[in-house]
Amino acid sequence: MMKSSSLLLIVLYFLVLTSSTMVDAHARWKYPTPRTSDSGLKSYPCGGIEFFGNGQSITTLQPGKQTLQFEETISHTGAPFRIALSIDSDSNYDSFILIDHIPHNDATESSSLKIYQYEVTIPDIDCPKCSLALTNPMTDKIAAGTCCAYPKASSSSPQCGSVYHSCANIVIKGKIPVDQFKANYTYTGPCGDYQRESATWVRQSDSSWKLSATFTNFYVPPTSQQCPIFNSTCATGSKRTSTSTANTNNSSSLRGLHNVMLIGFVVALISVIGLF
Ligand SMILES: [Cu+2]
Repeated sequence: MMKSSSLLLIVLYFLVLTSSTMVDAHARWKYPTPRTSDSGLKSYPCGGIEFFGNGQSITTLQPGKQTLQFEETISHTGAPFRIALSIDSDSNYDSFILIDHIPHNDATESSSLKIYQYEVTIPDIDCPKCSLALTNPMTDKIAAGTCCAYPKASSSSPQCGSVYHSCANIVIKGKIPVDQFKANYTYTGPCGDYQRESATWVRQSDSSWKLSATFTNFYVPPTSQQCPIFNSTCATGSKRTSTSTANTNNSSSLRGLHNVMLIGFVVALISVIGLF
């Protein structure tokens, strides 16, 4: 028969484990409003959060250049961002990349949130059910100067092992029918494997950060931050095909925990057990 104190400990263990998982967090959309405020979603493409699910926010965006915002809840040095569009489902983000290789802002933030603003060209489509995915590979978890690829391994890099996702339901009030857009879209910005990619960002009056670099259409990382598989003007070569074998990262609570938090917790648990 298990002692009641042991049972209490086990219950406490799972309570703390659950709350730590919720605290463990990384990046999410701010504008447009994400499907969920959870910033610790590890599975591709949207952390398992249903497309246009009940009770979720839907943001209407006009076509053309729009300033979007996303936020980091825990800063990960050099971890870049990607923004991609999906039409009518969560299945085609890799065909409709809007911006890839947005560099990380390594500046130390005084508050717990670091807010990024970024100008993105929203396509001129008539889309009553679209979605924007923010993808954030944790390149701080691989050795400096090495690369990883996502959502699939490339011919020279393994798949990024730890990646965070956030999706927002959007309506785009443009003119081009979605079928026509799907047949003709070509992404011409940078693409390829990821490494630690950082740049200087400038604090704005609303306390968000804006990339300091000036560029036309797309920011391209400096050569020193480009992997062997990298193209600054991707064009048609970037069209990755099916996402059917995409990463299905196990999002179990343990994997989401920061190592430090886990070690701290284990130490605390052992100390508590020692008291009984
Ligand atoms: Cu994190």
